[in-house]
Amino acid sequence: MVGKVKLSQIAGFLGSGKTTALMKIVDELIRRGDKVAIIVNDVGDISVDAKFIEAHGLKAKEISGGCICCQIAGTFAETVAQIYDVFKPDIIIVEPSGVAIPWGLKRAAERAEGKTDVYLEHAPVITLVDASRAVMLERAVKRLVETQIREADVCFINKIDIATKEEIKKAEDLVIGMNPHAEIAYMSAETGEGISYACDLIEQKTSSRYDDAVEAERLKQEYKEA
Ligand SMILES: Nc1nc2c(ncn2[C@@H]2O[C@H](COP(=O)(O)OP(=O)(O)O)[C@@H](O)[C@H]2O)c(=O)[nH]1
Ligand SMILES: [Mg+2]
Repeated sequence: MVGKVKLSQIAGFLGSGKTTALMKIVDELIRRGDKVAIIVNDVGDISVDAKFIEAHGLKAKEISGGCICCQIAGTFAETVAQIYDVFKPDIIIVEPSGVAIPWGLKRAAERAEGKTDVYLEHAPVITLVDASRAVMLERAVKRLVETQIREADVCFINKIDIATKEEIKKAEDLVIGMNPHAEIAYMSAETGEGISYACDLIEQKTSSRYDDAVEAERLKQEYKEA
């Protein structure tokens, strides 16, 4: 029997608040009764008070209420397949590195389907935009930030607790300019504002699967712009 798992990715540049948001999101999802696994690809990025367990060469640790955090061992697809086989989570939340491309992560994750009996469903791609650094980031790493924003289903303007109204407005303009289709939402991963909405999205909404034709079009578009 082919089971199903939902894969949720929290994209965003380094320092945008991914880890902070992810931990709050996971807490809330567990409170809601979901069985959640986490994949982070920065070693030592998450500090959860839990005992390491080793299963199938996978480094995983378990925290209260059925959450598993693991550091990538082997290919991403293998990791997803192993996590599915061992823990059968409802939701796998991924914090990709700050330079990962959402579409590429979908493709990599779907390869897990060839490794075990699982069907991958994507939650909306959430991209965090650090309101207090949006303009600076746009200048410094435009292509990368643009890709993460363009491939997002929902962009959360994060750090609204410290950003000025002007900074938030500038971050909104940045998002709209790069991806007029993205929904814009607001978050303070620090205070917890917006976390509940992020959880609703992850539980209830989906995002398209990786598609070669779309990818070809995307690359064509990117080269045209370059
Ligand atoms: N004031 C404030 N700080 C935040 C917020 N979210 C994250 N931070 C801080 O921003 C820094 C980077 O956050 P982190 O979650 O590690 O970002 P990551 O690199 O995207 O995983 C840390 O010092 C966080 O405490 C927020 O909503 N408000
Ligand atoms: Mg992080």
